[in-house]
Amino acid sequence: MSTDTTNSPTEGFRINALNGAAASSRRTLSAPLAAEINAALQASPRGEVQVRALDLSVPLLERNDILAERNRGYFLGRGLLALNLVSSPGAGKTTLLERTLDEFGLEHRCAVLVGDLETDNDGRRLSRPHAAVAQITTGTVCHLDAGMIARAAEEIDLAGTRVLFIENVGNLVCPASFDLGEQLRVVLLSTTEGEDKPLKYPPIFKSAHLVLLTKIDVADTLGFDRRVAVENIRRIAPQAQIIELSTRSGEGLALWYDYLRSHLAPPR
Ligand SMILES: Nc1nc2c(ncn2[C@@H]2O[C@H](COP(=O)(O)OP(=O)(O)OP(=O)(O)O)[C@@H](O)[C@H]2O)c(=O)[nH]1
Ligand SMILES: [Mg+2]
Repeated sequence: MSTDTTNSPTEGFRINALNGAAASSRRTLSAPLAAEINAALQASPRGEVQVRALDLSVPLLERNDILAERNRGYFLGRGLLALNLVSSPGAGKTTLLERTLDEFGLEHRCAVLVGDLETDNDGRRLSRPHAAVAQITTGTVCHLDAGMIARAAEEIDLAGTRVLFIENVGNLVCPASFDLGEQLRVVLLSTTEGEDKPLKYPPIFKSAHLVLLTKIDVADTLGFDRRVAVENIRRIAPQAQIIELSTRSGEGLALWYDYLRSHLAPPR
């Protein structure tokens, strides 16, 4: 690539505003990238720089973080508690949300944004007259990002809503890197997965505010050691609160609802 030295590489580049809703802002390049380009330009007598490889993860994640902060401000401004539910596929996110909408959701208005690669199965399962739901299909993308959340949140009526649940794509790896603008990150670990998952997939657990140990009703049948699982979670995520529950038997659900109540924002 040929670069004109009269154009300072640190001057900035444009980031498209969220949904084109606001004027686009200028952002400077991140310091390591700008320094690298400057050094390459200075080393080149004719101001020509060869770019062989560009690590796109830096600006992409930076862009996501900007959008996530905007989402967070939007949610806080509306008095909404936003939770990002993350787990491996099938840990019980939708089942928990179905029952939460049917019980807690009658006390406080809730809404759900649910992400999957394909199908609107979960969106249909969660559909209730008293709760707005939007399904996000990501195609090949293995996680939700802040832009998807901003667009989906615009699709639903959030009037009077106190809690926004975001069910992420079932995946214990990719969602860890993508802040959605939530206030609380909830990681589900089910008894069917084994006690060792916090040790094997630490990033997602390290970022959790709450870990739900789910399907506790089948723990004994599976030979799942609850004490070891809790120890492993505490080792990786000492900051996280832990609730053991079963959506099927109802065990622990009162603690989950109390947790939600204790984090509600004052109504606007
Ligand atoms: N025994 C038992 N099974 C449960 C419980 N919660 C969910 N399941 C079962 O686990 C399976 C997967 O549940 P889902 O709620 O669809 O899981 P999910 O995390 O939403 O799955 P993805 O959206 O595909 O990632 C279903 O067959 C549920 O019936 C529970 O508390 N106990
Ligand atoms: Mg689901």
